[in-house]
Amino acid sequence: DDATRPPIQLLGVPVDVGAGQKGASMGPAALRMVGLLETLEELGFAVRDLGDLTPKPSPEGTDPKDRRAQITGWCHALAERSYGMMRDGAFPIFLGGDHSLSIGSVSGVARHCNETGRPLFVLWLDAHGDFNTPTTSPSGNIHGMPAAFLCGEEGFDGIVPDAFRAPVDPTRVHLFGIRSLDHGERVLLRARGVDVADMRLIDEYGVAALLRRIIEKVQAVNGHLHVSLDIDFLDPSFAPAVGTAVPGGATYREAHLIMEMLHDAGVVGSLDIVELNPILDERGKSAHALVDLVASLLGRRILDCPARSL
Ligand code: Z70
Ligand code: MN
Ligand code: MN
Ligand code: MN
Repeated sequence: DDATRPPIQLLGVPVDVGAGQKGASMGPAALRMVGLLETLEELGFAVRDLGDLTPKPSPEGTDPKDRRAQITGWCHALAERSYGMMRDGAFPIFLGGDHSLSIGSVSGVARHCNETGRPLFVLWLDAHGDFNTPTTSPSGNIHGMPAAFLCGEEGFDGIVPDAFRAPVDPTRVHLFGIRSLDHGERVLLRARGVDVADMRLIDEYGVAALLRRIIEKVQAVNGHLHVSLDIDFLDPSFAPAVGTAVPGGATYREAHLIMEMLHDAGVVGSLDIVELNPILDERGKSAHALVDLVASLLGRRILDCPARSL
């Protein structure tokens, strides 16, 4: 098993202009500081830290007040890097940064999946739908839009290079943990057939039953699952380092169970960790929680044997 494990590549993406508040740009440093790399090495992985990405400058210079232009700079650079990491045969972990970075990270993964003929699925662990478009967005914040971009919605021309525009089938995008949606998002999600496990559904059926259906769908076609983990998926009591806390989030244990089930299923091939805002953290609590979740996703377990059935 160990011999077939891909090497892990970490890439910091210190972008925060996609969010309403600054601070997520310090996320990569905080995740490194609480020992992400060392934790993964202890699990037996070869880990390479590629450092932090720098955005691609535009020929005419980028207006610092033009948030769309800033995000375009990041996403152009990131789509190319993400694609390169996949071509290296690595398991990439993108350290955010706000959630707008997934426009770039998933575009690179999607291009690689298209070339290798592997169906791409996305598991979007988040309090929010992130399914606004520039037209529907009430805030204009781009971190509220990346899932819509990935599903091929309009209004994002040029945000990644044309060669990287590879929309994901909306029926292969699974939003999970959702408890805050804008009106326009609700309408679009329904129209496109995106699978949404909201908190109501999670409370009624539990995370295990809902996740198992997603895992089986991916396994049935030998798909690649990209996990995009927004820290606000977790309840703010476990992860306070978020700009706008949305109560009623996943518990520490629910989140770990998800990661452990994903690990045992062997379907995950790439990961975003986004929206950690370290200046709002409490003694590194949120950063530590994220590192522990990544460890579970990559094989840390309580007992030294695989899960058993009843
Ligand atoms: C709202 C918007 C959002 C955080 C994503 C919120 C978006 N739907 N907020 N992540 N923290 O502005 O589009
Ligand atoms: Mn969110
Ligand atoms: Mn998000
Ligand atoms: Mn585990």
